[in-house]
Amino acid sequence: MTGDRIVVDIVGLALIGFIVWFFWLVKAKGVRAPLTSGGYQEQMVLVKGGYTPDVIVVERGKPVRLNFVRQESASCSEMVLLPAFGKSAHLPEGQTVPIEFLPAEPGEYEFACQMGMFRGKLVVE
Ligand SMILES: [Cu+2]
Repeated sequence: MTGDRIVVDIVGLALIGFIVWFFWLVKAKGVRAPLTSGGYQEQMVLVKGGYTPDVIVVERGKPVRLNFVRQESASCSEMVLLPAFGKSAHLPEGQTVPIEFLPAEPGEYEFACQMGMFRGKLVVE
């Protein structure tokens, strides 16, 4: 009985730790887009009440592909704009829409919905 309780407590604490790590640390530092076999730095971005992840870290000089998946019907998020790279895309609900570009210069570049309410950041190193 007490043994079970300790296990439940440990699992609970581990879960809290994971949530803190995931939402706080990962969000603060951003997610590094992994290099795929096609030579792209590729990252899936969930569009639902915002962008997840909302900070994406890439290396300069290698092509990037962001795969936006919109899982909501709110009109706010139906477009995504990447003005620094002259890119924009319509995001039909439930479809994966890739946006490709080559980040040549290091820096921080915003992406946002057409109204600028949802915002994300691309960090080029
Ligand atoms: Cu919007």
